Amino acid sequence: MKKILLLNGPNLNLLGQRQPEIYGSETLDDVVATCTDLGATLGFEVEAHQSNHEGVIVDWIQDARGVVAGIVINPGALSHTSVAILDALNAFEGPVMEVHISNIHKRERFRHHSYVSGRAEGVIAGLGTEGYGFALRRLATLLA
Ligand code: CA2
Repeated sequence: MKKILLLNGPNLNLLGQRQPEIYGSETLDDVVATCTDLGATLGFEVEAHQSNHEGVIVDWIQDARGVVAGIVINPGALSHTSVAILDALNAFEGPVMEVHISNIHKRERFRHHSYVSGRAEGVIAGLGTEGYGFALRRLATLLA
């Protein structure tokens, strides 16, 4: 069974615990459970990780090379700062979908640019945690 990597960056472990007006009430565990079930329906194994540390995320992306079919990533605040994550994604051969729970374009100016967007096949922002499911479905289409 093909594998999809679901990566979440800094502070996304706090989903459902703080700022529900921005990020909703679902926890990260809820998101992972929904994506795991949807992945199985679509014929994919979903491997999910979250880290608050840039280098750890870079390591997971590097380890995905040759093993993982596609990546869904919400890099969190690292979207706006991390050339290292962009470089790691550029070294990964499969399709990448970028997800933001909030609409980053409706927020502070510094959130409007994401280094990852220039690498991603698609970018989903502002659809809440539902965006992860849409990203997964799009990857399934791209990998069919
Ligand atoms: O909208 C998104 O998904 C973001 O990637 C979330 C990041 C933010 O820095 C990006 O600009 C947009 C922040 C994640 C923080 O997540 C929290 C969740 C609940 C409570 C506190 C933080």
